[in-house]
Amino acid sequence: MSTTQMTSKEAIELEDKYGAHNYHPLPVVLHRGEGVYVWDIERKQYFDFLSAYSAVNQGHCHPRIVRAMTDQAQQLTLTSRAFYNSRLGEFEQYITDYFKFDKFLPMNSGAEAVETAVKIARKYGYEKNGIPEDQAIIVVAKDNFHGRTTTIVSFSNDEDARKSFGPYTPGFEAIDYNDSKALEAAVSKPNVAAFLVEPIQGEAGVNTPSDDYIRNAKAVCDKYNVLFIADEIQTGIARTGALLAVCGKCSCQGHCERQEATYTRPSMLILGKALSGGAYPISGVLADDDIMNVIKPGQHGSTFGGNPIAAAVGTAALEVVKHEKLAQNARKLGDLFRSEMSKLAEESDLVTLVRGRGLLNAVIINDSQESETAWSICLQLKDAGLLAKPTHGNIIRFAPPLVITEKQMMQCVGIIRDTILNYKA
Ligand code: IF1
Repeated sequence: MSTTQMTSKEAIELEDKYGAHNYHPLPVVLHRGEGVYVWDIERKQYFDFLSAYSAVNQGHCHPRIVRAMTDQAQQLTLTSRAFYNSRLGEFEQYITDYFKFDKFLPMNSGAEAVETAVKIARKYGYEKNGIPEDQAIIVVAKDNFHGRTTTIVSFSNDEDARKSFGPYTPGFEAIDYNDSKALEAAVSKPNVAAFLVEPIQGEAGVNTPSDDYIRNAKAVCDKYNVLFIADEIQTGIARTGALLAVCGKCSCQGHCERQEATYTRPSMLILGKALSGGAYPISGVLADDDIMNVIKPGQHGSTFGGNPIAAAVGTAALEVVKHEKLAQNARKLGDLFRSEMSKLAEESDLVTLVRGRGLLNAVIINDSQESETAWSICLQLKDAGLLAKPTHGNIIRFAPPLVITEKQMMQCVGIIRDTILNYKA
């Protein structure tokens, strides 16, 4: 294991001096990770309750995933798509069978995968649905978060994410989230190609819609022949207690063999984050042939998209989810977490409520969005050995790796309870 002579203070000073200031991290410098634990340079241990925004669902440095990465890295790392490579085809076969779609288009970051879905939706609208060129509209939900490219922030209503990054890309209409009537009013207009939505809005503060929202949204899209695109970059891959958040309360707990009544199959499924196993960036779009085949050679791609390491890591990342039954564990321990936090809300004036699904949860703090209270609580949680970060001034997201045990969860509940009940502003 690599060591470092630096102190955390020195590491922070280096980042401050030589790095762009595009983040305001919690003042902790992580040096090692294993499962649900991370350690800082001074070897203080923490529970990780952010999981790199749900990219580390399988736990830090999962041995199976790291081995897949290091084995492949010693054989062939990158060819570009100018040539075939021996890993991509088998990975594409694996992931399309895993999620029951005809094809997969591999990319690297979540935003790239969202951009890919936007391009496919527009092209499908022009070539299959007769929308006049350059007239396609994609409907999105207010308070969305789909990434940070200039096109994606063009349809954000978060001023921090979009201000001063214009001129903005046209062709998007934002409607209220969790409002099926607003959706029908929007998609019934001419030239609408698709509806792009997060089944649960993560950054908005784990905004969970009504149980029937996603199903109704798909039905409305079908009625007007509009593509339904699910952005499961944060909610997917077992995070919400099912393989996908669009599985709803499906009891299959993964792989949708039974396509249970509560499963809402999207026209396009966007994945990222935990497809990487927290090790190596991989994202992409799943769709059936009639949609995916609008993309012809030379019309879309990226240098690293579909590289052999990504294929090896993506396969291992999905195998771990299935073999370790992470969706089941997320459902069970998510229920336990919300039950314990609801008890805490009864005892403490500081906690208003807890909301979420599986192990994607948020605790709403009894203060304004502009307050520093959630940040201050996270600093005290850090000192107590648990790392979490606010999504807004009054909302703390709690999202541990899905490998967490019941014993570890109860230890963390204890840390959160003690910190909240003894909180000093
Ligand atoms: C940051 C937020 C979370 C996502 C959904 C696409 C993307 C994301 C639903 C883009 C990425 C990350 C980005 C990261 C912090 C984190 C985040 F706070 F920004 F909003 F999770 F909520 N769709 N979310 O959540 O994927 O290009 O980042 O791989 O930018 O600070 P990406």
